[in-house]
Amino acid sequence: MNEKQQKTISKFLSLILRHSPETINLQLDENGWADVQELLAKAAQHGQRFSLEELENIVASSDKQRFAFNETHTRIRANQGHSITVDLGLSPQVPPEYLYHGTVNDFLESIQQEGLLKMSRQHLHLSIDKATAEKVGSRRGRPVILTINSGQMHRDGLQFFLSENGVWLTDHVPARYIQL
Ligand code: HQG
Repeated sequence: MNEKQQKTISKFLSLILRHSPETINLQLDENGWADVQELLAKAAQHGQRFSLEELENIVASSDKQRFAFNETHTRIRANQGHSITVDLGLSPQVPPEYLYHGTVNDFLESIQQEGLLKMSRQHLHLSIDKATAEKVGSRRGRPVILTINSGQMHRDGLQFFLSENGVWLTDHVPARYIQL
């Protein structure tokens, strides 16, 4: 399987494991896990044919470590990015003093009014460094990097979580904690 095919399947997995498992009639448990054999079978029925070994390669080589297996590789889930409600079992963490969010100019006015919102996802995503935030923002155009006073937010009682793959998650960043 070449890189392009891997990317196609990775995108398919993001869709199924984060947003709409029902597309292939798959059910996730409350913690977001899918049964691997069921996933392989149902993906194949929907024209996405790949083996367990190929799936293992995709999970291992994912640039952002988007997916995780359980220990026995019988179950798989997305590490973050869900729009469906799943309990990832993350416990609150103390964030670094500053985190970053990559966005684009068009959203700035609204962000300045309402703060950063999680939009369709289960959490709002924040990056550990500017370079990562730049990549996130550039998915939508010329990136604008916002600096978030996460340390102060935490001291003010707002909660943060850290996903398995190093993405900082929170519910809402009020405008007063955002620096342009
Ligand atoms: C914006 C990718 C207007 C926000 C990335 C963003 C990430 C507002 C968009 C992950 C707003 C939501 C998530 C407000 C926020 N008014 N716009 N008040 N508050 N926004 O895709 O952070 O490759 O849900 O700036 O790497 O862009 O899929 O969030 O532009 O980690 O693994 O609303 O997705 O990961 O967009 O990206 P998204 P995001 P993967």
